[in-house]
Amino acid sequence: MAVGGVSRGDIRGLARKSPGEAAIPDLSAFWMPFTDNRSFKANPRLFAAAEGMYYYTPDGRAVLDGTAGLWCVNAGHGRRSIVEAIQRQAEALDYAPSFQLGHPRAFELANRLAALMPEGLDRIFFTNSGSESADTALKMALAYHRARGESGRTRLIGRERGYHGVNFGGMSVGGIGGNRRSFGTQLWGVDHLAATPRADAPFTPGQPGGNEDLAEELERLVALHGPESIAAVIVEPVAGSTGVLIPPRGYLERLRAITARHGILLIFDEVITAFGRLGTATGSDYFHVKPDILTLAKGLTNAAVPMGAVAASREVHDTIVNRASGGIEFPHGYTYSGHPLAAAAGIATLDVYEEEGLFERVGALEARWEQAVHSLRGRPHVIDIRNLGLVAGIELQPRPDAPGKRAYEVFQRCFDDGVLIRITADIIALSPPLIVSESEIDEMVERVATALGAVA
Ligand code: PXG
Repeated sequence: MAVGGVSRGDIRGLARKSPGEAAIPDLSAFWMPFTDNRSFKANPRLFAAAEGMYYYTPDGRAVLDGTAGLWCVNAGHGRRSIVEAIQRQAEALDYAPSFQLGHPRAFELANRLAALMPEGLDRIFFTNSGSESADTALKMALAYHRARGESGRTRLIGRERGYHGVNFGGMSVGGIGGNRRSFGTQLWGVDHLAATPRADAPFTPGQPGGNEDLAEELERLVALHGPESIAAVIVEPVAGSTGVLIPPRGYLERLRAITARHGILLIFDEVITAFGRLGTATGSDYFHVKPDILTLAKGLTNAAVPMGAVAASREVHDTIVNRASGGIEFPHGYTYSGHPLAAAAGIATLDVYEEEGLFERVGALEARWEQAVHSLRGRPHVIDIRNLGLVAGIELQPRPDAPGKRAYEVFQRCFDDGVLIRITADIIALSPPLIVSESEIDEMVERVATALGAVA
């Protein structure tokens, strides 16, 4: 197969020629993120090239990408137009500050994003990652209430099994015990809603019904703390990294109604759900629920250059900006906010999504995807399967003495067999690039099935 004029053979050659191949470098200096460093370095898994749906290892072995990298390479790897946009931008303008200065590309991308976001969420703040987007969104919520004269609204509410990155704000509202335990007191004044999965209705395709009352927990927290103390609620429309938790029908609508009733801002963390993962530009569009603030990253640049963004409502933006007495209205931002290379990559990425109709493509593939992943029901160890858009979570029965081990072995077997999957505890997550073909979906699912049959 030729991808973008380059054949698989060429790509393998490219992988072999990469610096990784000549000699695998010493692995000890790079303290790797979210990695079991000791076992990785004893048994490293490296990629040296990528094109389309495939990664290539330094020895030229192809690995089908079942996870779009880390849920971020939505248009597939090595897209020429994105690569060239980055190259051209690097030649023209390598860097320009965004503090009291600017460059056209960042404004252009902000305009494009504003047009893509749900109506009215058209004020765009740039960051460099999902973690920074989450913390930026929380700070916006606090600044908004203060600007309105309600500076008592400082409490932030997240959700158990929520993931909002690793910075102090996102970690604090996040609901993953293992990510919090090592890091002291975190932010004060944070509460959590319960997570939404239904243990009593496994193997429900698409959005489950019947658990939307969980949103009423928010009323309980409002009654407990008083609405005048609560700034914002932050949730992922679909929780991704904790194992693909699909919101029950009606749940997000209720959260929206309760937050609106009490003057609380609703933040959707759409770092995973935006840019076509559900077949729409945002999860907000998919569920027809509009937040006040929406966070982005990952698919924004097809991951070719790191970038995040926060889309704020006019109300949030105008309250903070127009009510300021003068000078800098929102004392927040990053050296690389709106970085020229990221902005160029973002514009080129949005062009690819649009020209190739990739979001719509997910809508067309969704039924086939659902059927394929649910065919794993009945395979060894599988206790639940969840899906929506082009995402699936396949939950395995943990080994009583070693939680997480079984899924890790499936991951390793799949990798050896040429398919990249993602695991969280004993849950497999699949989220391929949106260019995936039907036969690649089948291949992915078949290899997972084989691996499931092979592990104890
Ligand atoms: N919010 C959400 C909803 C995310 O999924 C972040 C924030 C943080 O983004 P950054 O760019 O700071 O990493 C994320 C990131 C996984 C996995 O395996 C998921 C993420 C990152 C790494 C692994 O599911 N999501």
